[in-house]
Amino acid sequence: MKVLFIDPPGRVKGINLGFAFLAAVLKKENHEVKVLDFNNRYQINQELILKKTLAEFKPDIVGFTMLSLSYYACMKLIDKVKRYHKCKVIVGGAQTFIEQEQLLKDNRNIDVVAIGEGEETILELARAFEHKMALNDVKGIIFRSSGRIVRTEKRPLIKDINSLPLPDYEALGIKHFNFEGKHAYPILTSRGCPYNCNFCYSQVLSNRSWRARTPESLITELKLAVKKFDCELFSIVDDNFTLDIARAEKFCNLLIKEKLNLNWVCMARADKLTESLVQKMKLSGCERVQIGVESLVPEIFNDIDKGESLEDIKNAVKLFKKYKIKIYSFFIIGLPKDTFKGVMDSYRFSKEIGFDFNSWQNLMPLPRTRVFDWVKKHGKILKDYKNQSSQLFEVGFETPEFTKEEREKAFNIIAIKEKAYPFDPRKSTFQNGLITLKLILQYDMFHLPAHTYKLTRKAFNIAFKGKTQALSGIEFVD
Ligand code: B12
Ligand code: SF4
Repeated sequence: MKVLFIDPPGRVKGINLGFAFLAAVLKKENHEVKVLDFNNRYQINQELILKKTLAEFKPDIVGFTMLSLSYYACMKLIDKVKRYHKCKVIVGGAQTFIEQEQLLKDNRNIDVVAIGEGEETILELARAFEHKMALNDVKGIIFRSSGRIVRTEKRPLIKDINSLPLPDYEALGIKHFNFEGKHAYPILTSRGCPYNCNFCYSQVLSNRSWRARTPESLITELKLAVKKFDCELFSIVDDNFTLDIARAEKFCNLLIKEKLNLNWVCMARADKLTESLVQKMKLSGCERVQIGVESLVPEIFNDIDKGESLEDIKNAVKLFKKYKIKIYSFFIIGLPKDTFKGVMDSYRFSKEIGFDFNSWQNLMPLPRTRVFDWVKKHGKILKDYKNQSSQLFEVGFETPEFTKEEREKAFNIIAIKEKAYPFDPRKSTFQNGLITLKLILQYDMFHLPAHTYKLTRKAFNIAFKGKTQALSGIEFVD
């Protein structure tokens, strides 16, 4: 079977790892796979490329990843695919857990909705379509049969993720991961997370389970990444890399033993750290760790139910600083009970703790999370959740104690002070520049020379390297 995967354009650039795993299992069974990455390659003429690919590749199956924020873009592309080409359209990805049957009701061009991990599902679907078999035995799908919508048995999570082939990034058309050493090779060392943070969607995907790959298989993948993609830096994209400290430490030991000489970055929980692990991380090339803090206001922090304390976070920062590993943080603006004052206090405290960089994002309440139910009850929704953004100066909801205007102001002040200039891909570079300049004059005039320097460098990158490379750092084959 010929399978074409399409990643719809979204607001945040990055590699679709899911497709790399799906491509690997399909290719292992001799199916042909192609991927159209419209998320990272948004400046190309997508309509033209789509038509050309459908006409030349003639896929039997076209598969889409649908995240909440790529819902509308995905729906449009599905209609185009069916307009230009006769094939089966399958939709997978995080948003299917929310939509379920509704997707089939809303769009007659969708043939199958695949809920959950897709490696086994896509193989079984490809076999079923190839041999014109009924789909009833394929777990984890919803499809139409004789005018009725049929739902099959739930697809269980894959027990042993080590049984999967290594992800195939060549199928995604990627040439280099080391564009000026900036873009990291993404590696998934485990799946899922057992914690219960009130804003997080991971529980929906993994049912609070955690499954890990062996350190040995990770080393095999990284050796190949060096050979195939010249990679110099890798990024662990797990929800919870450090849950099993012994495994994490063994991985670091192997990196040292095998002399891979790669730098790496990861996300980690502050409570799951030991001095011995942090030391090994440094010795094995870890240069930066990102931890989720969300808020430094105790009342708000405790409500998240992170399963760790503010003390854990402060201790983790000290430990990483001791071993000269850069420490980045993630903060959320607008969690339950938050106020403008709360955010600005949290920002001030973050400076005292001494993170090397802070990333601040607006809360995006997603259905099936506790914050979504809280917002529905206590707040006023201003924007369809599928159309919101954590990054731009746009706000999806407000509460009586924290208005839309205050939320925008808090976001803008922090974005400018942190020099994390918001970039709206829907606007031109010139328009983005003007907005940023206005915000600098409004909120951080004192540091105008430093802003001018940073912005000039950014503009230079965009002008000379093209938007895609400047923003995502990914280089493609063609
Ligand atoms: C890496 C990552 C990214 C990358 C790549 C995203 C991508 N397209 O995969 C980038 C940086 C682009 C990204 C961006 C964002 N992300 Co993100 N991201 C992740 C992260 C950490 C890992 C994803 C991953 O690689 N998983 C491992 C692979 C193997 O799983 P997978 O991608 O889900 O694919 C499997 C199945 O879903 C299924 N599948 C997927 N597609 C298809 C298609 C077919 C046909 C089939 C059959 C099956 C199938 O099979 C795959 C293999 O098992 C997840 C967290 C998580 N636990 O998943 C968040 C996550 C997916 N991101 C999330 C969010 C909210 C965002 C942002 C909105 C963040 C922001 N600050 O704005 C943006 C929006 C992206 C956009 N398009 O605009 C949410 C999604 C929630 C939702 N309901 O949509 C998650 C779940 C985080 C969370 N805990 O809340 N993200
Ligand atoms: S620890 Fe991270 S991945 Fe796990 S539930 Fe909390 S935010 Fe989600």
